[in-house]
Amino acid sequence: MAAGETLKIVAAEAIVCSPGRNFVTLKISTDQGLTGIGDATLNGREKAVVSCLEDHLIPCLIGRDAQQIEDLWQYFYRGAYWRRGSIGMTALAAIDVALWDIKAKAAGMPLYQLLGGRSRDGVMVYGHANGADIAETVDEAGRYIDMGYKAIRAQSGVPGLDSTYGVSGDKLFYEPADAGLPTENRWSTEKYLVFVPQLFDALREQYGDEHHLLHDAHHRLTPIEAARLGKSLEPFRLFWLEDAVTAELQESFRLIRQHTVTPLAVGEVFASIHDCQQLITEQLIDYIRTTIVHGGGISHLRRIAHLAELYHVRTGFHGATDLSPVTLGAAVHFDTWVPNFGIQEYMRHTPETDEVFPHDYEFSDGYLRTGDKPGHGVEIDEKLAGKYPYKRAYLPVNRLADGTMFNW
Ligand code: EZ4
Ligand code: CO
Repeated sequence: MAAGETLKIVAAEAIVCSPGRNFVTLKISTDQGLTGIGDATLNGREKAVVSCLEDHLIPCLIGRDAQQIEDLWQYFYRGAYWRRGSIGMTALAAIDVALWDIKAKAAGMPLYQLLGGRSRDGVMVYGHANGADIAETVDEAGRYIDMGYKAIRAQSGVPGLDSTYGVSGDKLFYEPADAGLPTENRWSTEKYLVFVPQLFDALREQYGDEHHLLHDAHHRLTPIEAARLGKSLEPFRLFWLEDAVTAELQESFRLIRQHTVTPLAVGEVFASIHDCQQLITEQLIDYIRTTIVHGGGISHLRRIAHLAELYHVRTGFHGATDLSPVTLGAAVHFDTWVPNFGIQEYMRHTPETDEVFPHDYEFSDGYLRTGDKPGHGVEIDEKLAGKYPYKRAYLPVNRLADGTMFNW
């Protein structure tokens, strides 16, 4: 297309499919035949995002120039009046990513080129080793080492608790949204805090210092408990301790910071820069986990990353299975470019999911690498997607031993 020409949006649709788990994908079509896709999956609230798109945003999108990504972003963000919620920001992210896909295709460039070009050869990822107990988790970590991973997150069942976050039946394809109504788990912080240092002691004992080790506390501690855990994990030199505390109160991380040099990561549930502004500017964290699909897309994540760079905070994008291959593809392009890249989470999608979303990123030797196809390199096979209808599914909920409702 010629410079200065408009690229009119003629259609947009939300495609819902469930190849093993639910995904919402937005497809935007233009008058020149160019199309782009964005992920709009918000685990357990999928249909709310579909409605936000279909009932509220798509009608405003038709007829607009697909090239004006920034203006459209501002139109939907400022134009919402009620802004910054997860459902709205996920819907906005899907539009933003689909438009970046279209722009990169129109330019004939892989997305990372459009963002500013390559800053590194590959994107270091971490995988998820988990087991029912320490022995099984240590074995699983060995499996990831054998697959070439440089960085491994370790989660283990805790003695005395029937179940805990991050321990799965299928070791390679972890899926937390496990039932049509929320499963109820029981939790004990006391049991957990005694146990976790033993797990990392065993991992260092077995494999030495060559690999990065990570752990996710999944929002279950108070600041002083997090400080204690961070301190007790210092001898095992973690790459990060993730989501130690729910970060609604950003200043609560000051207390953790005063007590431990274990690096801290947080933010997979954040929806905008305002959720992490204080965490970043007061240097209370080391890695920001907010990623493209839940944080308003590439346009907004770019702002978060640039703010973070000023304060020595690096990116560590969320990359669980409930973020579709579209998000992972876009993230690998972003990670290839962003100067202050830290690490990328990489939970493998099932073969069924990979078949519905053909993509050109590849894993080898501990790294993900983008392909060089124009756009973000991920497509959707709509016919195949049609064979996997939506199935209601929820993440678990969590209670303390006495029945008190807690964070999962
Ligand atoms: O529990 O994406 O670091 N990864 C995580 C994930 C989240 C799921 C919730 O849907 O914490 O496994
Ligand atoms: Co997490």
